[in-house]
Amino acid sequence: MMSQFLAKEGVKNLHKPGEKLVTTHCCYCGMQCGMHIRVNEKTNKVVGVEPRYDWPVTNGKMCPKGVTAYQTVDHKDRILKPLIKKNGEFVESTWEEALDLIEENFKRIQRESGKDALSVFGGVSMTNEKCYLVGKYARVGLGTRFIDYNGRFCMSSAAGGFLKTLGIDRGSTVPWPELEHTDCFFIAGSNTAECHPTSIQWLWRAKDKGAKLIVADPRETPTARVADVHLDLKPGTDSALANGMLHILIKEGYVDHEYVAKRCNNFEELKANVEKFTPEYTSEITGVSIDKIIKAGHIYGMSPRSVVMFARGVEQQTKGVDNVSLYTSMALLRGQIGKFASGVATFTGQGNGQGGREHGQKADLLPGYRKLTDPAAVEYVSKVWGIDPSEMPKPGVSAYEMFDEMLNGTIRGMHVICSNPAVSAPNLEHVWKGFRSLDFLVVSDFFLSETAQFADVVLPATTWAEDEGTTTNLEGRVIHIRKVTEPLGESQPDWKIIGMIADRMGRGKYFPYKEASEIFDEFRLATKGGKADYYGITWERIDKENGVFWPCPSEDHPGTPTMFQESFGTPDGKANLAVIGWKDAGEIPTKEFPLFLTTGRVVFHYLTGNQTRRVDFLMQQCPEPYAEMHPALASKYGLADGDMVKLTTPRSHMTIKTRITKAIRKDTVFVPYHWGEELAVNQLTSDCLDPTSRMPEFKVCSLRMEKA
Ligand SMILES: Nc1nc2c(c(=O)[nH]1)N[C@H]1C(S)=C(S)[C@@H](COP(=O)(O)OP(=O)(O)OC[C@H]3O[C@@H](n4cnc5c(=O)[nH]c(N)nc54)[C@H](O)[C@@H]3O)O[C@H]1N2
Ligand SMILES: Nc1nc2c(c(=O)[nH]1)N[C@H]1C(S)=C(S)[C@@H](COP(=O)(O)OP(=O)(O)OC[C@H]3O[C@@H](n4cnc5c(=O)[nH]c(N)nc54)[C@H](O)[C@@H]3O)O[C@H]1N2
Ligand code: SF4
Ligand SMILES: [Mo]
Repeated sequence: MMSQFLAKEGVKNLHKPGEKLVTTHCCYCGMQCGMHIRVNEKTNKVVGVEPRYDWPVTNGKMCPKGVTAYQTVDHKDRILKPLIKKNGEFVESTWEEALDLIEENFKRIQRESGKDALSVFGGVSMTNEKCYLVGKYARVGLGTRFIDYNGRFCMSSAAGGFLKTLGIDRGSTVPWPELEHTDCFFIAGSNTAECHPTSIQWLWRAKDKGAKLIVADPRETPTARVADVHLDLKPGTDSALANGMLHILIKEGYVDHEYVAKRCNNFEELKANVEKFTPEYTSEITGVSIDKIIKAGHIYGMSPRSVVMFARGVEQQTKGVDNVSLYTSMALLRGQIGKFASGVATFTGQGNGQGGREHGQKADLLPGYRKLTDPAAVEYVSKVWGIDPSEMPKPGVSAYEMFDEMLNGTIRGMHVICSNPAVSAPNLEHVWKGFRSLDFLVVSDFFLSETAQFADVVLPATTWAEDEGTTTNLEGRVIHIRKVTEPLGESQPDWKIIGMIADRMGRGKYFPYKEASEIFDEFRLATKGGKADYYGITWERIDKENGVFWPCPSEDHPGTPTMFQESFGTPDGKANLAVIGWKDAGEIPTKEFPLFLTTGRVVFHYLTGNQTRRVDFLMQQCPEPYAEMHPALASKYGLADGDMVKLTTPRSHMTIKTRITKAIRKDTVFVPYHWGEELAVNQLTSDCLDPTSRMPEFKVCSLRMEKA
């Protein structure tokens, strides 16, 4: 298999004479693995990949998606020219024609219904330069308050929890290479080995030195399989489990009282709150055995250097912010945050899931994590943008809630840039209706996605390999994405597309850029003084220093690999321990729908699959979705491996193959979500949102099933 071949140490030179290597990073997940892309010097075509052994975060390791990513650059399905829908069919057009049509319709809609009738739906598989510009495009180019992005489905609960407890949302408080020296990993709701595969090397290195591993997941993932304790909890019960852990830490004397007294608020309140979360009570709610709960509490409590890590399993819940706050409080009670090889981290999902969530694609945020509700922030950013503060639109609504605004007629036009919500949003029937109700939809993508099928105009964007810029990886390290080859066909980088439309809207003078580097310079200034301060970061420094960690307020500042060494980002500098009780998920099993449905990923596909479903090797490994269930559950329903099963939730139903495995709870069915239309599991998922982060509960809903 190609991936194993490439991962082998010693296989250093794959490129041949006549090929040049361009050093960059993978386009997919937040690991942002270092790689060299092989380019034929004569044709300037991308022909392959070579691992980058000297990238300190990933050391030449890559996963099956990363080693095949290059195949998407010159793929036969690339959109090469703008497409306009005529009589229900897409026809190729010139850029002039497409821009004329966009200008005409965008202006008409705003004339008839006001500026906010247009909206922008962004994404974070783009560079910081582009993500920043998408926010500016909505507010300055179109003048609308309706902008949100796919990170709402991904990182918003982690952001909410970290802001509440630590005052700053940087996904990891600790740089990855230090993890080799960690004594204990407490990992909740992360399928690390499949979703951040190249992180596993750090766990193995630490394990070789005796580190312990605790995994909380309803499924026995490849990571849970090698854990010292696998806490196989019921979906949606993390807040009880975390409170149970806090209870043990206090009862068994594992609290670092000096650290807590000096650096944390709310200890007495937390202590009173967790009193009732005895191992017995915790076991009753979570379904995890009392023994395992106690064992996990002791292992975590006794370890001198520990890291609490989590991902979407705990965040994509109506209690996502609560879960993040409670798990983070475990690390705080142990005095672990701000120290070497210890702390707390969320596995940021998308390639630029960190940078993309800081700079203004979110309905209520401006660059540098500034708040749109803060007059000083509005004034500062308005000055950078050259607009009057009174022109700055107010906060809009969250990603899923934009579909409500479409259906009630408030939003009439949308520009989707780098996302495929027709597959990735929950409760898809509602979302599809929303798209159908639009007057005018523009989609920028390089492959025709399920969302693009709804569009009036599709604009050909470039892939990551055809433009230069920066991303911020899951550690908070800002890194350099290099241009490998020229844009294919007539495709254009997103920032140029945005500039062209802004120009048509009469706002061209605010988007004067000739190079992505000019956007980066403006962006640095826009973040200056904000919580996510990039002002001191330059492309040159990134190359010289193997990336620079934000916050980095000046060019002579070393950057911040370890967060919160002296104080936290809250107004009083102290962390806020979480005092949060237990409540049920938004939807729980009933008589009619007696099982849990949970959804997520497999190693071979990425998100909505619009990229990875086009790579033959990946499709051969995993061609279609399936319903993963325990043999005991399957036999109760008379199902054998590979039988078709009808899955029904209170919203909709779908029929797919079963996959039978002992590696899952007996009351839970798991379905991966990388396919569209009738194969999209999001037809079934619930639209319950976390009250603070407005993140959908992709990880829990109730389910009925029958043999098809
Ligand atoms: N191969 C691959 N890698 C990816 C991606 C991809 O699509 N494919 N996407 C990237 C992105 S954007 C993201 S966000 C990350 C996601 O990375 P992860 O969050 O690791 O992936 P998921 O599969 O969504 O969910 C993780 C685990 O949560 C568990 N889980 C379900 N319900 C619960 C619960 O109630 N409590 C707990 N504790 N666990 C629960 C699931 O069984 C699953 O194993 O991956 C990134 N990496
Ligand atoms: N049921 C269920 N649903 C989920 C989740 C889950 O666990 N379960 N997870 C959620 C999570 S964590 C996430 S992150 C979302 C992801 O949801 P989406 O953002 O909808 O997923 P992607 O497949 O990344 O969509 C990105 C689209 O943009 C295109 N693209 C990639 N790079 C670029 C670029 O640079 N420019 C432009 N213009 N286009 C580009 C791709 O071809 C693709 O069509 O899904 C969410 N939905
Ligand atoms: S998908 Fe993630 S782990 Fe795999 S090669 Fe790309 S960045 Fe690395
Ligand atoms: Mo994500």
